[in-house]
Amino acid sequence: MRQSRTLIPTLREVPADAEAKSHQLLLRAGFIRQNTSGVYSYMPLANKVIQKIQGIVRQEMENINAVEMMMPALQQAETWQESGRWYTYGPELMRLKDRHGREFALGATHEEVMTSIVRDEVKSYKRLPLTLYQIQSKFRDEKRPRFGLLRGREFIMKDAYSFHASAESLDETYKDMYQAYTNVFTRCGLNFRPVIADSGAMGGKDTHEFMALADIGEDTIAYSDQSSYAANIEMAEIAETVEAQNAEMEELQEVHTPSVKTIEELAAFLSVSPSNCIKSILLKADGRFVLVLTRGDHEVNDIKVKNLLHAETIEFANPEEVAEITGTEPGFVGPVGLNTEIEIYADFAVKAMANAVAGANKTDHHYQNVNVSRDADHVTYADLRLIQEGDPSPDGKGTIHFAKGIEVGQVFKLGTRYSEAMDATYLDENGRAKPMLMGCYGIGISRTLSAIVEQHHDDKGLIWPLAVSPYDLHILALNMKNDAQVQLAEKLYEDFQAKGFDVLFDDRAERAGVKFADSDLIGLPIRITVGKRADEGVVEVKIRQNGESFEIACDELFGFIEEQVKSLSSHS
Ligand code: 9G3
Repeated sequence: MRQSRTLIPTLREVPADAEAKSHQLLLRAGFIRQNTSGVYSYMPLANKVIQKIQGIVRQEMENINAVEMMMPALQQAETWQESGRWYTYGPELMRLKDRHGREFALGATHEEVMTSIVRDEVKSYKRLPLTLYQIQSKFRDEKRPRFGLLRGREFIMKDAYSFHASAESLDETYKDMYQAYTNVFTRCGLNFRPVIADSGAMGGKDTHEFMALADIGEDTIAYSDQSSYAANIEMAEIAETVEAQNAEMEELQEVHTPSVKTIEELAAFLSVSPSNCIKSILLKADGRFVLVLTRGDHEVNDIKVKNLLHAETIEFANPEEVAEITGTEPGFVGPVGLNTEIEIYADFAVKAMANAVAGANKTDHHYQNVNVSRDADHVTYADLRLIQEGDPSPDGKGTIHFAKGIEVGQVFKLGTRYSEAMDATYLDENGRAKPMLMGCYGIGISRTLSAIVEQHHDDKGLIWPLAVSPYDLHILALNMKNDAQVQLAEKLYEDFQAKGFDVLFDDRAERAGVKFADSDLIGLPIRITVGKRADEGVVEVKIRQNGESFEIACDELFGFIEEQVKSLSSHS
């Protein structure tokens, strides 16, 4: 491609509202342009990267007999009403009406559509297992779109769905997908970790997320420093067994604590440690209020509460709901003397607390010497807290550390969550109708592009791994008025294209400095500069990744480039 004919609107300055490095660089290097909040255009260079990533995904899907198709983004409400999700999803699901007033959703995901297709077309166990996938735009009305393509309202996903007549068959496909994802992210040049993840509303059993390590990542990974254990912080179990304390129970005592609301303030005010205070959080799970207790120095893990209650949605109660249920405001809520039959769930660590401090369900008042086993009823104990750095690893090996990650892929075992809700059955060998077992598997294609940029850049710009680079080579002619340079550059451009290379030729009438700066910014892996020594038949080759540059005679150039490509392909 001639640079004078394409569209690569590079910018000198960093766009003000772009916080993430990848967002800044993709804007500056002319890869993306924002249309509106969370909605982007993929300019020609980003489009080439998207095509490369999709090419890798298609190869890996082909290898495990997943078949590509294309489902509609326009999904009739009836399909989502059958699964029930029409009613459980809120404003994140983008809905619209057609000219007849019929309701639709813009595809946020395709479990319903996929299940309705397979339900109609597959009847016998002989047709299973079946794995179908598509690559297309998804729509989710994120409350806070940010970081460019990392959290958009329209994004590109590869989503696959598998159908099975047995758990063993589902397990086999799950493992195939897990390996295929490992191959995809490795070939894309990503530093990633598969982590145990929350099955959440997907109602599945096994679930893994593939996390690209990056400080900008919104997910926190808890990983062991001495084993391969890694989990999304929301799912990391707590390993320690809690020994119940046998301290003497003292008399419950109400204490005036004017405007003392946070655990830190409370601990300071009463000169106790946060670990001797009880944190009481009112949560709403599928509309049902529950009080969750954790030790003062721990954090409640709302996803664990959601899974314990098999809820589809979970959220913190708002101050009005807290006042209505407990008679006081957040900060003075506690498990003692709650005036309603509200269920109380306590993290295991609370069991070992004796004579603790807790809210008195009375504004500006707390209780001292709270012993939950004596002073509260309807209490269920469970693992409900967030794991912390320094906790022992749940697999018993090593200590937990945290890292931030960008979720670029996820694999789920769905079981029969959708096939039962939508009556997608097959006839088994005895002619009996059974609901199909399902799995679903997603890769965030556009998110992967941003994750690659987060991990591959320097202060001059992007550094594309060869396998996903918009072009393999960047040929620069420094002075388009110099015949020797133009003729040599044109010849190299033709020759390398003839040999199957993807070449971007900077034939613009721009100063050398501009061409070099743009070339470093765009970040193609290998640059061939045709400059002053063109009449000697010598060009400069520069490797973007390590900055090495070489003066090479044209008759050795092809062999040299071949070597460079080989070494870039091997270790990237
Ligand atoms: C929605 C909206 C947002 C959503 C979903 C549904 C996430 C939703 C989970 C998944 C699970 C898998 C197939 C590919 C792999 C991931 N956000 N999820 O179901 F209506 Cl608005 O998408 N789907």
